[in-house]
Amino acid sequence: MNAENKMEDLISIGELARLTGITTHTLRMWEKRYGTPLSQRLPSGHRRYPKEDVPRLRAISKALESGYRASKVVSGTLEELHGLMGLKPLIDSNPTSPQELESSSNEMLVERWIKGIHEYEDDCLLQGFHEQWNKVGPLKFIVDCMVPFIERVGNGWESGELSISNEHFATECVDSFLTSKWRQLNSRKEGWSILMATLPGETHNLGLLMSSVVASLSGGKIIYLGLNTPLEDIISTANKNEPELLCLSISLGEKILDPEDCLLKIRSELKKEVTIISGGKGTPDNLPKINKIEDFNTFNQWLEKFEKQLPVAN
Ligand code: B12
Repeated sequence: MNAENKMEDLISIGELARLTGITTHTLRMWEKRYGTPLSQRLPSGHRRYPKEDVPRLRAISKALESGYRASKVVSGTLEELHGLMGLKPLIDSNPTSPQELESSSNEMLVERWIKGIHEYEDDCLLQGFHEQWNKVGPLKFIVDCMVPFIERVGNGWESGELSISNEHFATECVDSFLTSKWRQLNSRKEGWSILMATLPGETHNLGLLMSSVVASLSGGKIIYLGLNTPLEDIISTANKNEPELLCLSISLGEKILDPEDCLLKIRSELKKEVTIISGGKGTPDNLPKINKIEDFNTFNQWLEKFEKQLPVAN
């Protein structure tokens, strides 16, 4: 939500439900799961939404009536939803398909952010992240914008276009943005838990931060250990806190221990009830009882299924 929304432009959850035909329970659940529609809280704790959310939510309501799944449409923009429903996108003035339009506009966005890195414009970069997050929702932000951006930074560094200080500057901006977002999504959660960690010697934490954002869209409460955690501590924290899920992110960067040995040791010392997921290009293939997941759409779908089969808390 735009911080500059004036009070008279905000409406209550009841009014939003009335105007869109979506129940208040569903609106709250979507906010928790998908981060959208994002409410602003009054000091009393009541939710307020910008009036401008109404057309998009009406389009979502129509898409659901037509048989689309919530996970596919809730984060969509108004233009995408219109495209999906066979209506001409409002801003489409040339014959390119909506998918082509979207990917070329994402590329332009990434190049704008790269310019922000060249010029060390952190305000502009963070503002750009916020705007895009609010526009497309957390999952699409990660999959369509943040992953290509990080890859582009890596390529820029490799080709010599970006200096090491450019890369560090970009990493710090991404780190602080993603940290604030997953913590916000994760607040006031109770129930089942997810332990997020990296192996000893890991110096890359952006994969873990992105997976924390996606994991925060589920009902699971995150325990975040971050970079370079000794194996014994990952194991003892898991055994003490009994999370339902342990998620690891293993980058291509050099490690002090072999990732395969680490994963096998962790697996052998955790209770079988703890499911282990590992992502990142450094994750070895085909290890017994270790689920390797490479992309965040798959991770999100996997979490939806995983959550459904958990025993319901009393
Ligand atoms: C940002 C970055 C850095 C930052 C990291 C800061 C930070 N806090 O993370 C800094 C500047 C510190 C850095 C340092 C170094 N880096 Co670096 N870095 C990168 C860069 C650009 C992104 C890395 C990253 O975050 N990857 C993580 C994610 C985004 O990528 P991924 O592993 O492919 O994972 C994908 C999925 O699997 C999924 N995923 C990831 N985790 C998880 C977890 C779960 C649960 C799930 C479901 C999914 C998932 O997300 C990704 C999306 O597609 C990469 C280039 C690149 N394209 O990856 C180089 C890269 C990883 N770095 C590299 C190198 C060489 C280094 C240095 C050694 C450089 C140096 N000479 O000092 C040092 C490392 C020092 C050390 N001791 O390890 C190399 C590694 C090559 C190799 N095989 O060894 C790379 C590949 C660059 C290159 N092309 O050469 N780096």
